[in-house]
Amino acid sequence: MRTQVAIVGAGPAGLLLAHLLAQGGVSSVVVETRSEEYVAARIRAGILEHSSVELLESVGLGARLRAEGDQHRGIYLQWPGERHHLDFVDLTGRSVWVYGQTELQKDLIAARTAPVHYEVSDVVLDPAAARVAFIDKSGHKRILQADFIAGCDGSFGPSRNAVPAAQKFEKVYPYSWFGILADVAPSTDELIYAWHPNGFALHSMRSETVSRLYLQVPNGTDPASWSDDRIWSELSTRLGHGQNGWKLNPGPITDKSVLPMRSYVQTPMRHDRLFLAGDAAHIVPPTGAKGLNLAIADVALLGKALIASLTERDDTLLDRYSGDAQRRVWRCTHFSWWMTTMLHTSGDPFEAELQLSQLRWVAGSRAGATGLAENYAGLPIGY
Ligand code: RFL
Ligand code: PHB
Repeated sequence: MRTQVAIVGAGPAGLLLAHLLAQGGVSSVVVETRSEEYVAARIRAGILEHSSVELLESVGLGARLRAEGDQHRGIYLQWPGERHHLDFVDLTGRSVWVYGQTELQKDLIAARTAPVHYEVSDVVLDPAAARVAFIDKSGHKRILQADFIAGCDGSFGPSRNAVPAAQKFEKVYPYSWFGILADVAPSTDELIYAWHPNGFALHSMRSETVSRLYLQVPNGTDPASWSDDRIWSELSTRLGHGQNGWKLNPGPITDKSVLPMRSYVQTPMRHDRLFLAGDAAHIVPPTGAKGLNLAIADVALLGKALIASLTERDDTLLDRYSGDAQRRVWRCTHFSWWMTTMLHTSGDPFEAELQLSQLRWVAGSRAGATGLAENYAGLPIGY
């Protein structure tokens, strides 16, 4: 098989890249180890930042997002006894959208802009030859010969290890997120990020009838060890049920999962004809809602660079890709680390006082609030 760009991984990075390339007149073929049904149903991130929405709309992927997504002006920050609204639109002129990654993934699959080989195995990359070998769904060995390979295969795929002598930065946090999906109307109009002595809690949502909530839990927590009653009771405590008349409405829990938290950055994001994008190159803890948005920002840069190289024989952007992408990667790595360490409790009373002081400053000072808003609503693509 011959194509211009071989894309490894059909997550949001891989499928959006295929879409951007097709719009620029560049052909691609995607290979994916999982089934189409699996990738379309995976539950992950929930927030799209301003520039992600602008990009998706500009390439014809905004219709369902506009119709079914929910535009939010900001978030609530809270700690016991206090809840503060940060209005990003007022502070920065930018907003965010609640639109599940699952929905975006479905939109990307429905757009069908490039052939995707699902359920492949034994994927082997040759970055110098721009060749990808794999076994297809029917058990046949296939070779995909391209001009470039885009490694969009997340944190467990082979692409990141195909970059020799890469520098790797990693931080593992001493806690995880216990996430639930519940068939109940959200008890809030915008997301609540809550600091509490028992640990962090987040009230997010997927739609008018589906809520998404998270609790900070120790690493290694087994979701089956928490009863539904215990989950709702702990969420009520941490989110302040009863404070100033606010109520958390419980409902049937349809999904439970535990997500470990780490920060990881690998550089450079290129080796020979292989380019990394999204989780293949970096992981952020979910507290800043940046993982999906960073993947989108990477492929916005990479798509443009590949199109310039393949249609105009201009490699300037490709040669700059890794450096340009890393600038935003480190900004989001810092922001996610900052949000995480400000909101998760460690049991150290000194740290707790510093966190509360920081929260009061962020919520009470326009300068503090603007810093959070600018990073959360997202810097322009190309930052
Ligand atoms: P993805 O979405 O992981 O897609 C990579 C794709 O590559 C496939 N793959 C292979 N394909 C071919 N050959 C191989 N050898 C392959 N090995 C793997 C995988 O099956 C997959 O389909 O990476 P991408 O596209 O870079 O997108 C990044 C985002 O998905 C990610 O940053 C966020 O979802 C992170 N994340 C979250 N971010 C948030 O902001 N908020 C969240 O609540 C949140 N929850 C999550 C998450 C990531 C999770 N993972 C990866 C463990 C929850 C989970 C469970
Ligand atoms: C989510 O809705 O899944 C979500 C929202 C905000 C975050 C992380 C996850 O910071």
